[in-house]
Amino acid sequence: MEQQLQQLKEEALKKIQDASDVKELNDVRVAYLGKKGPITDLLKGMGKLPAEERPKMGALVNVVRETVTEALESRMTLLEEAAIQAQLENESIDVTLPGRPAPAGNHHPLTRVVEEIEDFFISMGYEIAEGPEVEKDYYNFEALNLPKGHPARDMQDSFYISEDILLRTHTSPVQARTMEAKKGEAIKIICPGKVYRRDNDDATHSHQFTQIEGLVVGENIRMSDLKGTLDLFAKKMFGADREIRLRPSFFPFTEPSVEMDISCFKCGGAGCNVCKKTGWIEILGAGMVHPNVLKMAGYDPSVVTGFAFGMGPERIAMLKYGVEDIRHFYTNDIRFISQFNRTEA
Ligand code: 2U9
Repeated sequence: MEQQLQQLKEEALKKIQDASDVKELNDVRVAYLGKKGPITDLLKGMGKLPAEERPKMGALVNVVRETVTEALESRMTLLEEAAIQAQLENESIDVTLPGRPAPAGNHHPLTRVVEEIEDFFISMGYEIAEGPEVEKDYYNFEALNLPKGHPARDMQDSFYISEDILLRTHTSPVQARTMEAKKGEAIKIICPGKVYRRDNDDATHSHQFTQIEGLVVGENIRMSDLKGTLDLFAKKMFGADREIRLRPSFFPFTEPSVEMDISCFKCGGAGCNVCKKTGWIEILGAGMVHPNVLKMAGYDPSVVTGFAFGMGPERIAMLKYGVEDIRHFYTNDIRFISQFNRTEA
């Protein structure tokens, strides 16, 4: 048996030395040290030896097993390191290659216009108020002096979800909700957001568009405050040499109501295609908050007054950027959108 062991050890050590990769070495390990291996068989055969020989033989078997195990482990380490080295060599990265450019995104043109308008009003001390797009009939119409059956409701054909629930047709309900919540306190807010109208889309109308409305309520708020605010807004958005004019108009929620035009930024007033040869471009609507609206919101019109305005950022973006079709803002055509990328750094 001793001779058998010696031969076994020599055989195993040779195979370990000849193993050329981790898989081959593993096979050698299983073949010699595994459950079905010759060393295990020898241990099983120990029972047949005379009792006084067993301890010596057992010790011998253990020595062989340890010698083979050590040889396996040191060969395994060597082969693993060689494998890693080989991998490093054939996966070598040329660190001097230029990096892959990660295309930077850019803000949507509408987002840029909305943020520019928000920045202006924030600089004037306004807060930004938001509200639900799925709105109650009351806040979208009733609270704005548009009672049930009022013809103006048809003007803004709406997406009704139920008898009393609809997609808001303007952001005015946010102002109505704010007045209700402020319970008589002064207000100075702008309300940006998406609005929806049952309209057939065309170059200047979209069933979904954006609005920014503003509301200032407090003691001694006058039409002159409104005019001064709009004048500054026009100069900020369309150039310091802009003039504004206010034309009488009508909205159920403001009295008096006006529409604000700016002097044409393209021809300075001589007349061109942008201003349709009038020298003026309509930008927004505004007015003094109607007393009924103040009353319905719990404000006393003999104590406080207010002004409000409403504009469509799509219209402003179309004017600023010369966009001819409002639908470009929503079709996500990369050829359109990528024209508004920041100038390449
Ligand atoms: C409250 C009181 C008054 C908001 C106003 C306008 C005039 C207006 C249109 C401009 C183009 C909407 O985007 S548009 O289609 N809006 O002309 N909006 S005054 O007046 C309010 C709002 C809320 C409680």
